[in-house]
Amino acid sequence: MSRTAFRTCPLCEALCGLELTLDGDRVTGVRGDAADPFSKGFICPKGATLGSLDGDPDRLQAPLIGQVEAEWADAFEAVRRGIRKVVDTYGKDAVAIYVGNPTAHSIAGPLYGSAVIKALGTRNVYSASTADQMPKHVSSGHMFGNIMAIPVPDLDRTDYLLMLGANPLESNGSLCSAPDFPGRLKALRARGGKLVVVDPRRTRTARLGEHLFIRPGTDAYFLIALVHTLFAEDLVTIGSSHLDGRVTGLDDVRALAVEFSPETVAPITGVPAQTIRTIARDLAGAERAAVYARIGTCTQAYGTLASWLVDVLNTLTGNLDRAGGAMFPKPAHTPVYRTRHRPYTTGRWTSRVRGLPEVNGELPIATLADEIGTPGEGQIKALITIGGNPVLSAPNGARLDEVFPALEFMVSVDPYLNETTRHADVVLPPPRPTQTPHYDLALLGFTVRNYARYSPPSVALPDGRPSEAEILARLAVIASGLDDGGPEALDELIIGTTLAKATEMAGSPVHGRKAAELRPLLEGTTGAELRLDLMLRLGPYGDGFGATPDGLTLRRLRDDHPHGIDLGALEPRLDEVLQTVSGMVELCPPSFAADVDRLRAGLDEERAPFVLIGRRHLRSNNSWLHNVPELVGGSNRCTLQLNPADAAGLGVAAGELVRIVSRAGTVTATAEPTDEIMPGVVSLPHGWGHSSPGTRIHVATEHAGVNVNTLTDEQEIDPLSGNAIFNGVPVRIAAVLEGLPG
Ligand SMILES: Nc1nc2c(c(=O)[nH]1)N[C@H]1C(S)=C(S)[C@@H](COP(=O)(O)OP(=O)(O)OC[C@H]3O[C@@H](n4cnc5c(=O)[nH]c(N)nc54)[C@H](O)[C@@H]3O)O[C@H]1N2
Ligand SMILES: Nc1nc2c(c(=O)[nH]1)N[C@H]1C(S)=C(S)[C@@H](COP(=O)(O)OP(=O)(O)OC[C@H]3O[C@@H](n4cnc5c(=O)[nH]c(N)nc54)[C@H](O)[C@@H]3O)O[C@H]1N2
Ligand code: SF4
Ligand SMILES: [Mo]
Repeated sequence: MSRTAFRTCPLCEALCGLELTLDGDRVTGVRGDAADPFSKGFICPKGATLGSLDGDPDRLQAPLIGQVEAEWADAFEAVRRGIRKVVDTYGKDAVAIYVGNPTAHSIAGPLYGSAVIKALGTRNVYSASTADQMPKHVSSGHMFGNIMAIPVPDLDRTDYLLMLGANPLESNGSLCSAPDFPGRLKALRARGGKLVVVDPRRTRTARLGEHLFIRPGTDAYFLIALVHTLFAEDLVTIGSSHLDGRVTGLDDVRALAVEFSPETVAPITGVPAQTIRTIARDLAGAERAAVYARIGTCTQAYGTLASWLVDVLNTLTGNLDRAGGAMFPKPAHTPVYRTRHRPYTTGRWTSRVRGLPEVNGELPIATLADEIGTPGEGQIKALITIGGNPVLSAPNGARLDEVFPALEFMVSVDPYLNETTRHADVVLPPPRPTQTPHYDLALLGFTVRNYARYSPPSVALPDGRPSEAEILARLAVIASGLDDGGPEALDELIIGTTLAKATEMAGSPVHGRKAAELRPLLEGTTGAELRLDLMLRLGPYGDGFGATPDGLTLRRLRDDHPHGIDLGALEPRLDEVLQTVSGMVELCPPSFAADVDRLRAGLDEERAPFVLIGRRHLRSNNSWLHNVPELVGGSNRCTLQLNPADAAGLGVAAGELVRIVSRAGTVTATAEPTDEIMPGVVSLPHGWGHSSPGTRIHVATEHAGVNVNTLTDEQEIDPLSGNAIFNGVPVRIAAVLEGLPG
């Protein structure tokens, strides 16, 4: 007998509601959940094939020890021995941890990943953040004193959207959760608004609006010239806006931008000076405008400068924190009474080999191979990966593939035996998506409307099979070295501490009450549910343990709003998120101003004949959906896109092989000439290269492709954030002649 279950799609940041048809514990159909107030039935091909992913026969059903199926108890014991041995012999910094992208889409990752890190006490913490959005955190850390205060474009109300380095028609949006992003952009156009897309490729998103080619890695020049123009033409409106008196550093920014006129940056960016002026005027002239930039502007040489300048522009035009501009969402699970004003700092420690500064408690993924492969005091000897595939996703991931065998112990929490986890001594597979509860702790802070949704598991977990939350909680207990006290003790400790703090804080809904009196009021069948209930009840829409009797609790969210709850349009809330020491928006952080020297020096740098950029396809998701038959093939292929003029110059035709060579490595790929890409720019998608032996991903192996991160250079980073550079990588291209080895 078939039944229906509703849940949030866990695959990307769009957070679509899904309506599943289930036969027993098997998914037989997936549709968009029309009753979800946020996604309203929108779905993409990935969500629509969630059943195939969920039922993938290659998904690991039991833990592996040495690639052989084992009992859970034995697997945890093997991990305990492996980790303890390395800690006892070499100290706690010899254990490294890498946390990948899917952990940002789970309850388990945010709730228990940090507990594992804390329990390890290691300085060797790495994550996909330094291959992604770290520049934006650093920008917000300095400007707003709050790394999570990342404004999102108020998509549904803006009149003018300047978008850089993002392609939401393929990615479905990032650091801007907006189910049916395409529909929202079309609505912007339909209400007379304007969309300008700045991208070295004329993407599907670009075709929805006005498109501008830009040379990869030069966005900071383009953006600072916009700032220059706003000042030069007296278009800065802070003084007459709601931001008056709430911003410092205005004169410093003006001074920094003076030398970057549109004429100065036009040759390096490829954007004509007159176009830059027009955009500055349109941005300033629009009733409500927003600048939005994403991965193309983060994973480049000036990632932090570009990320910062985006919000400088939002501020200068008076669009920060106002309807139709760039706004701060108010998630249901984040209390608003905890504001602390303190300086934001990075570099509290540095990496051993390259001396790279710590950022937000992490070291750059770009230096993990150095730390594993370079002998000496403090060398990494053990690695824990949670939901990550750095062999394919990290800059020069090929080098990680080479150094992983040198580890004395490696454990991976991952459902697949893939390019990374094949190196693990123990693999701990989390359950299927349908067996997993869902609430987007990490992503609900970036929604274009305030919204919440909780999905209980759609399929019961078999007895003895731990949830991912339990797997991570056990790892935390193992890492702490305390063998007594299971995961429950960890949850109670965290709940007790949070409640105690909340009762002491003025402004909290439970101020003055007793933690011991509140604890029994929490409801939930697991530690994760109890902690989520706690967060929701202390949150801005919560019941405050009775203070607001009809407020949210986990039970109400689950039972009264099974399709999610719309908590309204975004509202101004700058003062709630600002945590700078000055209590103002810091428009010109000194370290950013100093990095402008590098920007200046870059004006005279010699340009490579070809630079490489990345590419996403609607049916991929980084490295790990290539094992779903419906999602591979057709246009989702690992080809090298290049401009037809460049192809002609190189003497290659469509379908022929080309060799791509960088400082880091060499790959051979099939050429796909297209005039959608700028001359001098070539593009290879990431996440491919599934030809390693010892993996268990049969479909992906048949569609192997090549690993673009053989070419990307781990020795080059954005210095302020430590972020990887995937765009603007200098490469040489040559035709592979028939009969000659590739
Ligand atoms: N289908 C699909 N969806 C995904 C993912 C996926 O792999 N596949 N991955 C998910 C993840 S982890 C993330 S972080 C998000 C990312 O979401 P987006 O940021 O929207 O990512 P992309 O689609 O790669 O779009 C980046 C765009 O930047 C352009 N670009 C490259 N270099 C430059 C440059 O120097 N300057 C400018 N202005 N543009 C540049 C590229 O041509 C590309 O069109 O997507 C998420 N969603
Ligand atoms: N050249 C280039 N490289 C890039 C990028 C680019 O644009 N260009 N993009 C970068 C970006 S934005 C990102 S976010 C990173 C991603 O970097 P990673 O997170 O390292 O890579 P993914 O391919 O997302 O790997 C996800 C892993 O999680 C596993 N997994 C899937 N579901 C679950 C689950 O429920 N629980 C657990 N524990 N594991 C699960 C998968 O099997 C896979 O092994 O890649 C980066 N790399
Ligand atoms: S857009 Fe993202 S959240 Fe929506 S169905 Fe597709 S993968 Fe899932
Ligand atoms: Mo990402």
